[in-house]
Amino acid sequence: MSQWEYAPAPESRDIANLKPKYRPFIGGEFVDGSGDPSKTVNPATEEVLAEVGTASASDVDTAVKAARKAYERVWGPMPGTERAKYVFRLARLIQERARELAVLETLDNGKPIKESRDSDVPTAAAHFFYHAGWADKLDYAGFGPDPRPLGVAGQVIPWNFPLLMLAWKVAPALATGNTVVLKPAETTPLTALVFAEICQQADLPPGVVNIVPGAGDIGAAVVEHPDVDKVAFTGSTEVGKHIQRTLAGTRKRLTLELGGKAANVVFDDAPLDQAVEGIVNGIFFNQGHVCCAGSRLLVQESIADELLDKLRARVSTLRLGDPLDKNTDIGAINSPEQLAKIKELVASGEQDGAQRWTSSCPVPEKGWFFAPTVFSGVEQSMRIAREEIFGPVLSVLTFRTPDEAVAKANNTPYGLSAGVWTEKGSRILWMADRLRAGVVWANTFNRFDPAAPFGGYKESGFGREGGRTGLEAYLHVQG
Ligand code: TAP
Repeated sequence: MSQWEYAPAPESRDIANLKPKYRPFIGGEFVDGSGDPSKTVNPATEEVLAEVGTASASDVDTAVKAARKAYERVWGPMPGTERAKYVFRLARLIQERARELAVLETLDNGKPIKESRDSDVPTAAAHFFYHAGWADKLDYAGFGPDPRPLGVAGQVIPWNFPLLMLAWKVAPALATGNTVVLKPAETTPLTALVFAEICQQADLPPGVVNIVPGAGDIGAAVVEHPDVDKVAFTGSTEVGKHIQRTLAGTRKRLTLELGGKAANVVFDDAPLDQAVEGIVNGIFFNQGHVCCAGSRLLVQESIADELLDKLRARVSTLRLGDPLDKNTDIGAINSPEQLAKIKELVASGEQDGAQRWTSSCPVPEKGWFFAPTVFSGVEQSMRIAREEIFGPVLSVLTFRTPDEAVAKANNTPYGLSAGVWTEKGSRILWMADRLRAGVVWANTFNRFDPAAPFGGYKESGFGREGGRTGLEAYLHVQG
């Protein structure tokens, strides 16, 4: 297929205001952490972006103490009408610094600037706006009169949506009167540390938000700290299971947002061109580093060849490369470890006999990239149909009847999301009733709204984030 030529349109990296060194944020101050400093790297160029001071277990203890003090003396007793003003201010400041945050996110994570600019940062601000609105209305949220906060929330987030995952965690915690100790992912700490600056700018009382950069052991120190009342974790199912085992028998409340292997189901009456756009968005958005990615395409057998032809033609037009270029569709893979994991699973798909098609788009020599790939002829027993690849790789399976579609869609240990493409409203409802997934999108995919609760079934975790339901995870409610 002929492709438009695009002149380079790079966003300026100066907008990110990169500093040579970033430090943990504890008790309202940036402090020298006593962990070993790490370096955060631009995955698109492999250059070091900045040094990051990390926290040690004793810094985590200091952060939890600061959060406890702020909870008891200031934030917990503060009327909701006052808390709302702070949360609103955080939202406004994220908006004001949106370009800086977007460029910084793209540099640190590798995602295309058009995604960090148009999706991650505005949605993060939207979460703060939405929750600011709840802070003074909790008595009327249906949780009984005067629902109380839990206390100190320990929160651990992954690298795929660094600022957005922070917003999903911090906004509801603050709106409900809890204080926070948050550990960002080791490879993407920068926007969380700029958010710490925003907390200072908003005059947020010291200790209400604490950010402790570090690796998995610091996440474990946050989760296991005896004075943490609530743990919120987003990440892999493996680590989620470990955390659940560790917290079993303690008084701590827990929510887990884990992995996924979502089915995107296309029936023969679906508008195919629209479905192709949804399939592309479902698996190639954010390089496929999306827990709810539509990584398993289930297509009705009678239209499989036609749909696959259209899909390959469309995927051939995706532009891969410099994430700061405004025309880039697919950016860099966040780390060499993640790239190795993608390659290993793709090799297993080939060995198992699935047919691989990979876009012939140019791939930069420097940096960690993987060209968009579609596997057809995939069987349910293959690893590429069962395991989360967390990369730009789609596995295509076919079905003949709606019952078979449901059976195949649900044949996974996960249950985070699903998509249904059909022109029949009754079939959408029939499918939504049967799909064991926290979110079912109809004739669209990857739509997020702070008012809509998000979360999983089965090994995708439990608890909901967003909406009125998401508030409950941060409150003592009357049963
Ligand atoms: P993980 O390895 O699970 O890491 C997630 C976070 O936990 C990171 O901050 C990590 O620190 C930390 N961590 C590692 N070991 C820990 C431990 N023993 N105790 C406490 N914290 C620990 O996942 P990942 O590879 O970064 O992220 C990808 C996974 O997250 C995928 O499986 C994806 O599906 C899932 N995910 C799910 C969702 C939702 S909403 N369900 C959203 C995004 C991602 P380090 O950074 O140092 O490793």
